Amino acid sequence: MTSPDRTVATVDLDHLCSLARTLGRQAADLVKAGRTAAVVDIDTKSDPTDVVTAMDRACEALLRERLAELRPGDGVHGEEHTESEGRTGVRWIIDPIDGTVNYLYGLENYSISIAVEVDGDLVVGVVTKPATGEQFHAVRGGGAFLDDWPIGCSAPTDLSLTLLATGFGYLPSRRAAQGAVVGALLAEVRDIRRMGSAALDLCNVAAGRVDAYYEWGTHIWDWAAGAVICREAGVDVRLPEDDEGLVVACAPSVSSALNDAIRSRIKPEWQVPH
Ligand code: LIP
Repeated sequence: MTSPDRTVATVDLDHLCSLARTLGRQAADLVKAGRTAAVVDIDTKSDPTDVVTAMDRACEALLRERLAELRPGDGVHGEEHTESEGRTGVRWIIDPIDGTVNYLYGLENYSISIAVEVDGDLVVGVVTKPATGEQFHAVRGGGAFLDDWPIGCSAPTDLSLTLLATGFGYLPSRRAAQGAVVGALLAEVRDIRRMGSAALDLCNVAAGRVDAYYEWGTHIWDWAAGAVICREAGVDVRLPEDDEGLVVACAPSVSSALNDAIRSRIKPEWQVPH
């Protein structure tokens, strides 16, 4: 049953979420089963450390093929293949493997991130973690869930008690700037966690497993699904206007203090696409 605010015009958001959940699980099965063969065939992108595996490409191809079959006319924007323009107002935003370096090394913190935009608004987010089988999901107006359990963010009483997740880019120049910022923040927060997947970092904020996450240098496919899940979990989410801009997702109780501490240290020229 869809409540009025969960249907945008003629689009049933619950149906799109259910489809995204099914596709997320199919992609997770492919990625998890195929790791051994996939990681021997790798290329690099912006830097020798910015890897893409054959499985990144195969996973996105699977998702695109299923969407063409089940949602003909929808747009698709993914990390590894060119944009597919749509005509329905529905756009799927896909990161086939978020946390590719973790996947390459056999570390479990990687995910499949699937978001849905309707007429430019993010309305559905699904993040699936193949290594554990966990799946986070949310529909705008419907709350956030881990598997089928409702989740909500934390409420730290002070910035000094805030567990802060972040990530770093691939280019050395950007990493140097990011290291300076996180080094300064380390003295002001409880501790830092660098886990390697923006999508899972955002889901961890939504579930109260960390209190906040920030990063710049990521792309919409890294954070779109996690942003929907965070917002439905009560998180204060601030998204960039431009690609590779600053994302901050924080428990409301410390959000002003954290945003001030971060934004006062990041130079505008650091956030431009490399
Ligand atoms: C990753 C992001 C992560 C960032 C990594 C990398 P990818 O995405 O999810 O937050 O710190 O450098 O960009 O490249 O694995 O899809």
